[in-house]
Amino acid sequence: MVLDMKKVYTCFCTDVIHEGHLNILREANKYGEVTVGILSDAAMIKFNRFPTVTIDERKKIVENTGLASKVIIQNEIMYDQVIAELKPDYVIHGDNWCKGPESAIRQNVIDNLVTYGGQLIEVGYTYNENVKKIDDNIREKLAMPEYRRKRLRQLLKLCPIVKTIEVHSGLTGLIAEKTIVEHNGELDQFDAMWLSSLCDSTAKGKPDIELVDMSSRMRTIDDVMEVTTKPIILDGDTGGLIEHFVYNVRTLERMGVSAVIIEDKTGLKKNSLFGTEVAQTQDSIENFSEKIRAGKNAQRTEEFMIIARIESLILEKGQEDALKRAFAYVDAGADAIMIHSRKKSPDEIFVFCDRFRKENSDTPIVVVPTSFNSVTEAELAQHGVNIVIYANQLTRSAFPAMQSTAVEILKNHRALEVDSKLMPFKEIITLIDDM
Ligand code: SPV
Ligand code: MG
Repeated sequence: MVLDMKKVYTCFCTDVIHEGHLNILREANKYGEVTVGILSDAAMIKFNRFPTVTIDERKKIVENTGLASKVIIQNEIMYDQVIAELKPDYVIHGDNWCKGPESAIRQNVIDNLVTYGGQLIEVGYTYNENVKKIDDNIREKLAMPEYRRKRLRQLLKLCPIVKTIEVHSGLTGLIAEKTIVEHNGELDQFDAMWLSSLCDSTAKGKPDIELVDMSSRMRTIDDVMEVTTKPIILDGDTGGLIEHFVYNVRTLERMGVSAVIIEDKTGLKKNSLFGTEVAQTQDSIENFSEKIRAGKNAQRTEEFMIIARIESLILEKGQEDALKRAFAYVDAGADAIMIHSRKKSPDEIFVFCDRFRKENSDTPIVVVPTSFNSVTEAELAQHGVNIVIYANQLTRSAFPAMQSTAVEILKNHRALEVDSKLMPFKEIITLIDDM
């Protein structure tokens, strides 16, 4: 190294090196000795897409360009640590981060550089037909069953808690897929999607009693899959008859669904949020364990997950019953357990999780904080919860908004009065990407 050579830093989170990246690297080399940071998987998934190759491969493709003196891993989205350690004279980046949530990263870099006189260099972002095609190919790959199916297990290793949002259509799928938020200097997005029986039924104007049959549910899954890449957890209700469940497991696997959650109820299932206000029957431990075993025997990949949902707290059968069932279902092969509650406070969920975790440190725990909604993801993670599902909030926000629009139009005999509350029609016609 020439002693007075300037230090240049740039960070990549790409799976493929294309002409745009080469352009940045060549430009960077004009300013001095180039260190390239590869953004860790855990950081990348907070605002970007899921990587299709391992971090070692991502590192290697940059090393193979011969345009980096050093390739390191950058563990955080924000540059504070890496800039403090490297003190680069220049940070170089494509100018595509000037708009949208990524502009928070840009601001963070500027704030760090200004403390010692470092400089930011922005290179025109290359976005031609070729680059678009590469981007589209990666997206399409991520949507393929063999990539999507295993994603939930990958996320369980990467995330402190897998944040999952309800979807029931292509449109809600797009919201789950594309919503990225910048808040308090952090970027975040949802990790996975929950295909709720309540919301899938509600969208069809039907009650949540397993009336919307599996063929229809699969149609919804397909609509969501068409426009998304994130993993899907299906609310499988009771799983139905064991003889039917085994067929459905194979179909879901083949489609690329990552997990099905089945609940230990039998007969005419009603939504759990009714609790004991309606008659509901819990399945026997033996029968439900048999269903889990049969499902696990039927599946053909290592990746698909069957998650056992315990209804004991909903049906006021107590902690002992819930825990006994949890351990029995894990013994029967359940890949994770979901514990549900309709109490306002998360206390009974915490008690369950703490007691379960004392004896079982690694089977993932799933919770659905609809009624105990004051609980934070961090608190849940502290009690050993691995997946949080926001199970119905998109549906519950859309319904009052649509109803109030209908009321306003009826009252005014025109649509002018509601217009300011609506998405501009220019936006709705460009909301959906062209192929
Ligand atoms: C659903 O979303 O359909 C669920 C969760 O099963 S709950 O509505 O809370 O039962
Ligand atoms: Mg349900």
